[in-house]
Amino acid sequence: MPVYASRAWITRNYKGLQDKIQLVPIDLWKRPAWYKEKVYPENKVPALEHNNVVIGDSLDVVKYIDNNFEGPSLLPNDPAKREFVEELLAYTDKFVGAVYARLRGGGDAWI
Ligand SMILES: N[C@@H](CCC(=O)N[C@@H](CS)C(=O)NCC(=O)O)C(=O)O
Repeated sequence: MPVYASRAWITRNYKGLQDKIQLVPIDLWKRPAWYKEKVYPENKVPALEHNNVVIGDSLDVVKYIDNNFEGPSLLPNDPAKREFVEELLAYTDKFVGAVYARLRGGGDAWI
């Protein structure tokens, strides 16, 4: 499972939402046309469709699931700790992006 989709999947499982959020796996090497046309025009994974609205970008999906579904909260209540979490998330997002860019042969995507 791609790393970006993994964090949405982990969120779903951590919150015990296996029966509420259905997984629709797609082959990234042979992406079906319907995904781009009808679900997520950016054609990236993951995306979440809920109440006829599509949320893309894994961090937004993670936050959406955390805020709109039941289950244990992913974020601490303390605002200072929440801020720290946001910082960590932003950092890991940059880090993973840089690793991917490097693996794809890009040279200028260091943190
Ligand atoms: N910032 C996006 C990145 C998502 C992403 O790049 N997903 C990859 C799979 S790991 C993808 O679908 N790539 C297709 C493409 O770039 O065309 C997120 O966090 O969801």
